[in-house]
Order: sequence, then C-alpha cells, then structure tokens
Amino acid sequence: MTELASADRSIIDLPKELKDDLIQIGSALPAWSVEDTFLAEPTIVEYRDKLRAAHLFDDFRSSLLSTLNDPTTGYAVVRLGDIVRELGSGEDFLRLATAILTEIATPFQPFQRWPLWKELGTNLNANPGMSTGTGYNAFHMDVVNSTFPPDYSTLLCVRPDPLGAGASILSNARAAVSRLSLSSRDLLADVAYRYGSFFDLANVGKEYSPFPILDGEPDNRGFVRFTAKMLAESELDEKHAQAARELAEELVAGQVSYRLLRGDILIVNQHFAVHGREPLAEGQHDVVPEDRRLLLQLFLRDRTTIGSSAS
Ligand SMILES: O=C(O)CCC(=O)C(=O)O
Ligand SMILES: [Fe+2]
Repeated sequence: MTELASADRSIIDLPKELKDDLIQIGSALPAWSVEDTFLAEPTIVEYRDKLRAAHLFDDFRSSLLSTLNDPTTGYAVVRLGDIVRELGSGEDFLRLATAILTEIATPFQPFQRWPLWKELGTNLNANPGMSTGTGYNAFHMDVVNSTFPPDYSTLLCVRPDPLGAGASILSNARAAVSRLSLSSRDLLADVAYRYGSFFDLANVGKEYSPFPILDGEPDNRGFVRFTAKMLAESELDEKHAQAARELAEELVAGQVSYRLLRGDILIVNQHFAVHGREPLAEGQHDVVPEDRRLLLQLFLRDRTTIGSSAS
C-alpha cells in the first residue's frame, strides 16, 4: 500500500507490477462505444473486467477514490508516464486511460460536437485566459452555468509546455469558502451570478443563469459554482462582485500547482475543488505547432446520478 502513496497523497504513482500489467492490458483493449454521450455499458463492463485482473489494481483504485472523495483535497494526479512511453499516446493509451477513469465514474462528453476526449491544444490567437490560450487561466469549475455540471473534470497531458511553464493550479473550494465571513457567504448564496453561453451541451441539465455560487446542497452533491472569469466578463452588482472577489482571493491563497508531465492525468472532483492554469512560457511563436502543449479533456458523471434530470 505504501508503494502507492507518495509524500503528497494527491500524486499517485503506480507500482511496477501494476504498470507492467497495465501495459499488457492497454495493448489489447477493444475500441469503446459511446451511447447518448456516455461510454456505453458493454464497454464499461469489458474494460472493468480486464483492468481488475491487474496486480494491485484494487489498492490503486481505493487510494485514488479516497483522495478524490476527500472533501479537503478533491483532486489527484495519476502518473502514467512509463506507460505512455511503452504504448505511445495513441488509441491503446487512450483506451487504457478511459478504462482507469471508468473506475471512478462514467466517462462522457457534454459538448455534443466533440469526441469523448476533447483536444485542448495551444492556440496563439485564442483569448489568452481560455482553455487553448497561452495566458493565466483563472480558477474555475467546468460547465459552471449548468444545473448539473460534470462531477469530475479530467485532463490528460499528452505534451507539457516544451518551454517549461503552464503548471496546473488547484484549490479546495470548500476550504476557501469556510474562510469567508458569514455575510460574504450569504451573498454567495444569492442567485446573482452569471457566466458564459450555453449551447450544444448534453447531460448537464439546463442552463443556469443567474446562479448562486453556493447552492446549499450537501458538499458531495452540490457545487461551489465559481469561475473567476465572471469577475472580468460578466455584469455583477458591486456587493456580489466583492464577495466573489474575496472567494477568488481565498482560492489563490490555498492554491497548489503541478506541472503535468507527459502521461499524467489530473482528475478534479468538481464538488470540492476548482482548477486553472499558470501562463505558458513566453516564446511560443518559436515552437512548431506540433510540439506545443497538448492536453485531452474528458468529463465523468457519477453512476448514481446518471439519468437524473437534475433540477
Ligand atoms: O489548460 C489547462 O491546463 C486547463 C484548461 C481548462 O481548465 C479548461 O479548458 O477548462
Ligand atoms: Fe477547466
């Protein structure tokens, strides 16, 4: 068991026997099917049967689940670098990554026009603060303006920024909220916040606008519906904007950062934690496009809530 744990329990390294087994398994997993934007049930069953035969898989699975379900953490980085070196970052590796994530919850793609794994490349012309931009991507949860956001957001690193920057940032949103005054928390519970547009989405409920940042649900069911981007981009009245700024400051005060390596999968439990990205290094124009940072994004839905229309 100690083999699986590193000093920082949110970084999960695999023991050698498990890596060796996963390399074998990954080279023989069948293609997946998708049904109504979710990984199809026959694929789930097939992947599960194959993975659970791997040495020490249960230990790995329970340490991953306990980190993700710990309300004081809520994120994990699974290091699969040695496996991607053997399998490459093509289909075999993606099937294995999908199978591993299926042990947490059901993979799905809320953006109907994208494949299950959505590419987030580096676009020098994009708004710097957005997913594919090169700037600071401020703390947020994904699909914030929906009644039923994905339970987990995951990012698989295919290529880190070759110039050495672009670390992922994480912060526990529940802890940040608990450090705020009661009056600020009251303001955050008002239905007074909005952000972004909502179209072409499936299985995330309805558009939620305006929405409360604090929804009053139990922590493992509700969300801290927050994106720091709304401070710059949405019209908010001054007192509600001030409470949101205080939350943004507390999120930064509690932040940790990880520079994802090739083959790392960052998994964020959106009920507890928010994420973002430090700027990429200057000089991206000198990097050829095929060498620039590339992540793949996938979302997960808890099995217990699939199909619930969610208010
Ligand atoms: O670029 C990153 O590391 C984060 C991207 C992100 O959070 C997003 O696209 O939602
Ligand atoms: Fe995100």
